[in-house]
Amino acid sequence: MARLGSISSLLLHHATIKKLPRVGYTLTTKKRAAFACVLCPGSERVLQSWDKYTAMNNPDVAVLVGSTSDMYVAEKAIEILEDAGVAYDLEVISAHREPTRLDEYLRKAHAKVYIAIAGISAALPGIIASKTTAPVIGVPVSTKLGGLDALLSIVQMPAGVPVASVGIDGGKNAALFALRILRANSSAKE
Ligand code: C2R
Repeated sequence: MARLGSISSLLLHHATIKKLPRVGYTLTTKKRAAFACVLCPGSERVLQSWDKYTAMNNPDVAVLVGSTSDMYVAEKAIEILEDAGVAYDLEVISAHREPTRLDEYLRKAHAKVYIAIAGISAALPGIIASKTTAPVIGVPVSTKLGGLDALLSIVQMPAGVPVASVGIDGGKNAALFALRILRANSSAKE
């Protein structure tokens, strides 16, 4: 009976977790599910406080998107990061539209790698690279002109402000590349 109870609360909490918005979360879904199971019932509130505390707190990878309309590209990256069990933060912040908010975010984030996803005049990766020494991977989005405008904006950075670029809508490769950077960092420290 006790086991049945814990299984049903596990399912209930798994459903609750899935309903929570993912933006701003640092824990991976798998870790969140495990955490919720230990704490249920009432774990949702604890999780939200935990999220407030950990969001923007030294994630391995920060995934920033210029608009919610770019989320389909971010999803491809997130899937890879979650499978790898990497702590990530996902935020929608436009360098053009919200420069102050981006500044505040970068002051606190201290991510090891940034993935910046943006379409049209994609300033976001370049602005991030100008404000951090961490590696920045730009992902051009095919919002207009098949993404060529964003691709050129990302790769044509002035000397001294390096941004790596993957292909148009290449969220998956951006995450795989971020994992390689993390791996190279950790083996360099060993
Ligand atoms: P909306 O759909 O919100 O109008 O955005 C976004 O990445 C998106 O592809 C249209 C497109 O504008 C891009 N955008 C940027 C930046 N902010 C928004 N490139 C930026 O700061 O670089």
